[in-house]
Amino acid sequence: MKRWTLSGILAVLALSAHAQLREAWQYRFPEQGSGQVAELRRALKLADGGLLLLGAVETPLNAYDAFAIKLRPDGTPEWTLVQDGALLDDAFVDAVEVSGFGYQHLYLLGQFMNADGYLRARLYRVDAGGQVQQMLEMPADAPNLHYRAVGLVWDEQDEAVGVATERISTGESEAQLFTVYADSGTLHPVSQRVNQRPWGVARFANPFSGLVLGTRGTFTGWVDAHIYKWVGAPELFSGAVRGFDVPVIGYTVPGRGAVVGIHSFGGTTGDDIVLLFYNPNGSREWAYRYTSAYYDDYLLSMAHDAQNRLYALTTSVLWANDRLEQVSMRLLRFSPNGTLEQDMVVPTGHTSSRGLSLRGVLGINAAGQPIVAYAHPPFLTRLTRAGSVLWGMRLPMEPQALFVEPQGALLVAGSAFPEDPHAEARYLLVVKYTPSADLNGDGVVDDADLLQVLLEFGTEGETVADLNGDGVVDDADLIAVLFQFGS
Ligand SMILES: [Ca+2]
Ligand SMILES: [Ca+2]
Ligand SMILES: [Ca+2]
Ligand SMILES: [Ca+2]
Repeated sequence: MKRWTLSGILAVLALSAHAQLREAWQYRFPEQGSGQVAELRRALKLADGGLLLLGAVETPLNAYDAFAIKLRPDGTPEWTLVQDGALLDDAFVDAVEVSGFGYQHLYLLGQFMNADGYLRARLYRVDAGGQVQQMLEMPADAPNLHYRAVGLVWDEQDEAVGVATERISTGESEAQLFTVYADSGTLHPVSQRVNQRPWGVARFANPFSGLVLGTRGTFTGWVDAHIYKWVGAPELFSGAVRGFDVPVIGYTVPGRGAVVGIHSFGGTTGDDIVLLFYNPNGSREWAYRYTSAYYDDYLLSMAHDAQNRLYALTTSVLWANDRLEQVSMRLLRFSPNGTLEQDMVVPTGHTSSRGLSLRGVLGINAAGQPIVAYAHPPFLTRLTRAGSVLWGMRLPMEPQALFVEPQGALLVAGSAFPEDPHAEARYLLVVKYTPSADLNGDGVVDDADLLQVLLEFGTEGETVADLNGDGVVDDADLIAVLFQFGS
């Protein structure tokens, strides 16, 4: 038995007093019995409350094909789009939904391998029913050329979608950006950055546009993180934070700006996390270098609360590769102006788990409580603001995306594995959970649960009786108990 399996079981025993959630619906892709593997690359909430799932699915004839699935808020599929390149490496990787005067567009970015084995980036524009309206392939202007699809931004000023790709020619990487105008649908190359490897984009919510994140090799052999603004492409940040620096995550705080997380290696503090916060003008508002003493620190996921405080879920490794290696998960909270206000260990039960790579995603509910979904073992937990466990439950998938919905509901998407490893391939699973009013976990919603809500009614303490997670035990929680009474 792997060590993490054992400690995982202990973690489950320690944390799961009882599940405070019930399953509202679940969606799986591909269907049971198909035996095909699906990989989720990205999950996005759309303006109508639906969920867009992007990734790659194995097919009998075409190896991996790119898929995009639109789920309605009730979990039923509204449309599915599957597109083939010619060979292996096809996947949808990003999407952006935009509207302007007289139009509403959904753009999908994918990468497709052609018959000669070269990667190509394609931009699809699809209508509300998932029908392809236009497909543009980034032009190949040289032999032996690969385009890796990286990300999309929406340039509101020019009403154009920006496509970031990595152009790889004879082993050299460069960032190649294209613009596609919404009215004409024409494609223009706008910017090439030699010796730069793009890793992702960070989008601004309002006004739109965003940042391109990348790396550049230096004469000293180090790698520098590199950030520039989409519109006009002015460079905002370049240079070593310290040593080997890779921008890993771009995160949008609507109405405020975007955060770039950089994985920064070097010095006596091991791997560190550097956070840079930009407002939509491209001005940097704050920066923070985080290290937990002599640990190696890695950024996993970010979220924000109603007060625009930023939260970062991280993992820390002490004595990496040593037999005494210790891995833990931490949660950081920053004030709107970038002061580190809180640094706590997430109680996963893992304190000494050699070789364990903790992965997780983070959400913050209306009460400001962290919701953490992590992969080993697959687990979902709701914490108090100070970091103790309100409830925890086993997940049926390794979570890759988490959305905190109104009324205490949660949406989790990720990869699921069959119990019997030979039975079937891993598949994509999305589950919507709603709060369960069985507060004491005896399997039925009864007098005892009702009594607890009544006794705590009106209180603002952090308690399981606050079912919808808005920070107060109120009418909505009472109605939930009455509604579920007897079930
Ligand atoms: Ca294919
Ligand atoms: Ca460190
Ligand atoms: Ca009960
Ligand atoms: Ca409540």
